[in-house]
Amino acid sequence: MKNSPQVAVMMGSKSDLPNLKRAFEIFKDFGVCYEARVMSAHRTPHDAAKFAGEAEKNGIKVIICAAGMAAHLAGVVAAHTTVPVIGIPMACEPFNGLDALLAMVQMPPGIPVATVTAGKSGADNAALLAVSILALSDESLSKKLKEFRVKQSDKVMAADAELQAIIKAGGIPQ
Ligand code: RP5
Repeated sequence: MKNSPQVAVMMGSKSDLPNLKRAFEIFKDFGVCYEARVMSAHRTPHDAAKFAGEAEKNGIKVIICAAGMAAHLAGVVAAHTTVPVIGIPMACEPFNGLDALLAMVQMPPGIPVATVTAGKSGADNAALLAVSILALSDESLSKKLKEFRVKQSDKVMAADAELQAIIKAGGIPQ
């Protein structure tokens, strides 16, 4: 594992943290060094902009931004850096993440944010996408990612085989 963080995970509020657990687990499994910060585009706008502006010189290769409601964090961060930014919309009341999804995904041409699905599954995919980006220049990470995919396929095939066996035996799949 590289000792200095290559990925920065930013969240708009500590209330987003429980939804990001899978991302941290994935980074641990892949041996990716990350840092995690609570910073808000609205509540701490100067800190968020400063962090984004300094990310590249600090060795950060990918920034993940999780935010809910009027979710401007990923867009504001992307405006202050050319490091790839991945956005995870967080589901909050009363619109359950659709508001954050549209705010993140609808970036104007010129400042991209790679927006993944909302909530916990978004944390999975944001982390895996970050790993894919890092794997472009890290052979051992690329190998681990390919092994991960094989294991994932194996699980699906095992589940299918189990289902077929139940049906063949005249059982009721449930
Ligand atoms: C966003 O507002 C945060 O990312 C969070 O998802 C949402 C609600 O924040 P809290 O009121 O829970 O701090 O900026």
